[in-house]
Amino acid sequence: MSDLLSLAAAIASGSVQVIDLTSPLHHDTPILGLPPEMGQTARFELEEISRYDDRGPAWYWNNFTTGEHTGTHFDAPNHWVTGKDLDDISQVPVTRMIGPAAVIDKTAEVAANPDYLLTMDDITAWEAANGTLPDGGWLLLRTGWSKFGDDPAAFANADEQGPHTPGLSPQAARYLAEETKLLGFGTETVGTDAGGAFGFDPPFPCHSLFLGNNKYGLTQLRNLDKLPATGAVVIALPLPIVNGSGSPCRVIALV
Ligand code: 23J
Ligand code: MN
Repeated sequence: MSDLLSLAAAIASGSVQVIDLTSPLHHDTPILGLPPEMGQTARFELEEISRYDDRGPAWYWNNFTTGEHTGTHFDAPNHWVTGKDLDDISQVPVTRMIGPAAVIDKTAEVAANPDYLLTMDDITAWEAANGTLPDGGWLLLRTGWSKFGDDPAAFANADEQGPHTPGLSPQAARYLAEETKLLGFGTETVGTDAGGAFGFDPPFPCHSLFLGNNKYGLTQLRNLDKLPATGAVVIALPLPIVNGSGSPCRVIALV
């Protein structure tokens, strides 16, 4: 049998599992809140067009509105000023939406400290245990944060200082973005950067360095606890919004 038909048979038999890493989209899907003087993204809203009624007797459908960066979404390089001349979301090659997953588990560290930042030592230790980060792969940071995904306040975890959520240290972001051939970086949180990243040097290092190096971001992932550290394949499919900076997307993993 061809590799492709073997894969289809393995999915049908369950010997290859398909894990949905996507958060559901609805009015209460968490969105990023920026300081009030800045532009704000829109939450997800459905507007009913008709529902088997006098507006359309046999059909149900909706209009929806939302920001490009709502829920589980894909950050295109042009989302950040460092990548402004690189691909918009419609230009990202479909071959660069699929790759092996490298999963780093920092659940325990984040339970003890929600501001936990992945360090260079964490990356070195992961590579010593699991091998080099895969060329053309997705690095996924497992933190357990998705357990707050149905509670926007707990998910944002903000106080007077701002949000407290985990992410990458600036040093780790620089290494991963500049020295590896990863496709991108995925998190369980509202954005790829840590909650405190506005105050880092550079500000928002994950956005700045990954997107400026033609790499991508994935956010609000779920079910990372169902993935092995290596060996899964991730497929992340944003909508081809012409000139768009990102898109909600369905993310699945083959395990
Ligand atoms: C705009 C400004 C800052 C951030 C973000 C967007 C995101 O997290 C995003 O969804 O790309 S941190
Ligand atoms: Mn985004």
